[in-house]
Amino acid sequence: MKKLTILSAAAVLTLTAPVAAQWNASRADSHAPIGVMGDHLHEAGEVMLSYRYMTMTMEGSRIGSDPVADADIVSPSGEGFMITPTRMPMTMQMFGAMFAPSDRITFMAMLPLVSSSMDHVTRHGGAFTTESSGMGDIRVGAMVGLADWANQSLHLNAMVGLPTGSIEQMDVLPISEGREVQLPYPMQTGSGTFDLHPGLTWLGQAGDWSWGAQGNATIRTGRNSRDWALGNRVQGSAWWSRLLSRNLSAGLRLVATRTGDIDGMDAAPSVNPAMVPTARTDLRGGTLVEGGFSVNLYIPQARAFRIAGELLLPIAQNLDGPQLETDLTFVLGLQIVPIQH
Ligand SMILES: [Cu+2]
Repeated sequence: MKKLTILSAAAVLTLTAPVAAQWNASRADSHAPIGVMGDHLHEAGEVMLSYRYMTMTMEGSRIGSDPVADADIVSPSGEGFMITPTRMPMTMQMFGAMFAPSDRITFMAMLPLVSSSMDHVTRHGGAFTTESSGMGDIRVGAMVGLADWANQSLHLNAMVGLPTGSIEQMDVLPISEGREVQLPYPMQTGSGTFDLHPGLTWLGQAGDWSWGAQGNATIRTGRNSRDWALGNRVQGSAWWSRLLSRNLSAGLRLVATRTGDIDGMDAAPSVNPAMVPTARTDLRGGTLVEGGFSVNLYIPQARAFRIAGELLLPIAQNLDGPQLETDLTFVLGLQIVPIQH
């Protein structure tokens, strides 16, 4: 018992070791790399507005962790599909607002606008591109402080995804005789389901360094009106940042994301699982591990203005494929606090 008391006293001392280190919210690195959502709480009465611009490029396919040539996917002696996607660039703009009624709770809302295009080749050497754009799924919810030590904190992320995005995006296919028809799952801008986004976030600062970790999940509740649901998702992320000067920090991040396959299926004839891998509900899942490089710039004099960028590169991916691999993701973000504490 005595031993335990000494041990826990030692643990408390270790956790609070840099005695002078009080959590400082006015540092460039007091916000996580910009690709992390829901990383920080605000002080009572504060309002923050944010804008993010994200681009993601996917090119070439994999089965498991092995690359597979487009020619093999459409070859009768290979994977046997008639069509395969070769490349998919995607951009997302995200508008966010945060409001803290107390030091403990920060409410948050995020509105995404999504735009995608997908290039394809066919078995007979044809090529075509489909496009879609529109509103994605709005997220609303709160972050709730659970604990804080001198230089560390833990909070709960409790967000809900609303089915505001479209699951009826259409475009012309070579086989559709000029008519617009239902596009496969990855070209839809929404999930069509109410989704739960629970998470836990841990933050710490010591000297010129800071760190954080976040675990989060996306849980679909039931199927959408077209009788399918995107796969559930779990994600773990950890980051380390260093202050380079008073208002500038640079960081590294490691992110692992596991996505499940689709439940149910779209009954539209154009979403034909024998034609193209993107119409196969069992070829949407996989695991992606990415490394991130980030920079945060903070200008406290200009209404706590922040500008930040993060570049994410894949380290490993294991996909239920053939499925397009992720090549590069870039996030640029602006944040401003018009109503300060
Ligand atoms: Cu904020």
